Amino acid sequence: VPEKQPYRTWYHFQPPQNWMNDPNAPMYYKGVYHFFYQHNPYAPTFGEKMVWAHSVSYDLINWIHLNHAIEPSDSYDINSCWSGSATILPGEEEQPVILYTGIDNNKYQVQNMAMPKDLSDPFLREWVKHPQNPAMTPPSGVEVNNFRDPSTAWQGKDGKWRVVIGAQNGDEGKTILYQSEDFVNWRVELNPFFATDNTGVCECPDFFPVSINSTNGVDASVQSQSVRHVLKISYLRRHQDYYFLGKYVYDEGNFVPDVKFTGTSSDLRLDYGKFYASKSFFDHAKNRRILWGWVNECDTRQNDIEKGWAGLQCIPRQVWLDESGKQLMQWPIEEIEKLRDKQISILGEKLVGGSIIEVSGITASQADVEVLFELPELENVEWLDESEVDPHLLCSEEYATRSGTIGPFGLLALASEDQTEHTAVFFRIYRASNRYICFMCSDQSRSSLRQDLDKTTYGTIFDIDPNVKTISLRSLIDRSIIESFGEKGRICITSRVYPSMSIDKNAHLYVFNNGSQSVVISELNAWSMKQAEFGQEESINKQ
Ligand code: DQQ
Repeated sequence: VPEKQPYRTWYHFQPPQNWMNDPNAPMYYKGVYHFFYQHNPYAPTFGEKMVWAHSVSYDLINWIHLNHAIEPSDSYDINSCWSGSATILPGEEEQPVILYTGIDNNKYQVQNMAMPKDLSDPFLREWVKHPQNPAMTPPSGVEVNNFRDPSTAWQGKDGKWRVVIGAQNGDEGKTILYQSEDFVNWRVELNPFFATDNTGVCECPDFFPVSINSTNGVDASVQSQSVRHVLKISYLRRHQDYYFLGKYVYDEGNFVPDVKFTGTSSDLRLDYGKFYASKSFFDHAKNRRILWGWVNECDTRQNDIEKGWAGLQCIPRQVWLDESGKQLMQWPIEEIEKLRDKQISILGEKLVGGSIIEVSGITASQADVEVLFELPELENVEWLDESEVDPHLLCSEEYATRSGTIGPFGLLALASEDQTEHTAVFFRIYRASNRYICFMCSDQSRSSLRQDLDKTTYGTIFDIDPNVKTISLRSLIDRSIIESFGEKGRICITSRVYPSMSIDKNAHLYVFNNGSQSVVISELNAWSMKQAEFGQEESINKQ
């Protein structure tokens, strides 16, 4: 009997029904994690009256869905409540404030404020809008319909608050800095905080410090010798999240990236797959910075309507600065391991060229897999002139089935028993001028026999140290999503797939090697994943 909802996830966040996009205002307040999201409560498609839906959790895994926190109601947001962020104001009693974008009665984009009605309600169920809204209206040099997505605010040494807003002027994308002494009256700074030519609008800017010598996170306002700054921008034209490491020049009120945006595959991205409008927050309960990201469907609009829902969130990821200082690292939050159930392990097994082995005994449709591969000597590997290669194109060239010297090797996830359906997540090693590079790819081209899907393949290349003889891969598989983490979180690739056969008990998991040289599975651990709890508050109270 075919399942009615084979693509609904077991442990990835999704609303009970209808459309979800951006994560909004994630925060931790008095022992509770809050998560808001862009939601169309009326249909599984993006809507004309977007609201802020609200869910709460004690562990970021099991969630209680509450009533909507912010809905269109006034002239300054009557046509939608779009994305924004939370800032927790210090004081005798800390107080969260949300800044969000309203689409006003003229269809202008303006920034508004909302506060919890009752700070003693542990779930902060009700939110009230500030009487002085709108707090910011489009300044000169900014298009009135491209001025949105306030970041979390931070406080400077002078005690003033600062926030950045995404914007556009012609082809230029920018983030605009505002300052305030009281968090109510905001003044625009004339010079942009950061701008890029030929990119179009900057959406959902996220600006935060990262520690130089620690994986711990820090609060948005921290400025010291021991941090660097990250500016993340979601470029609408590409539908991709880029980030810049750089210097926050406090006195000038701007951000200077170490490396400029090039528009090529050398720009830094949080995830090379389906992933957009991400937002992070500082979790002071565990001293870490956590990142959420919206993972959209790759199915048709008509199918979204038939399923009755669209949109997922990634598993929240801890993010920190790599030791090299040159990139961020990301790893699924440790709480997800609570859902690990039955475990299967493989130790020290050789995968000769052209071989494939099944990881059997777990529920392959909902699994967490970690594998460490031991590499052969790299000397004889093929040459790749990476200056001429677009990893994205490379990946699309029937890659998983091609045979190389070292690789492709990796996982076949959500595979049918005969493997006609599968998503290959794999590595292949090349030699480039004076270095070795690894190509990581998530190949959806054979993920389903269904024809009406977007099966774009995703890939990227990164340097590897020839003295390190292993490479690791972790994939979180959850019915229609595969989130993969290469090299302990150095590279992330998220994909959406809709198998027609590899559903539920008919899904299989394999490890494969299509390279001519053997690789060794030094260690593989795979777990069936339990279902997370997603409940409406009323039903949970009744239990
Ligand atoms: N989604 C929101 C906007 C934002 C865009 C509207 C990014 O505020 O710019 O739902 O996905």
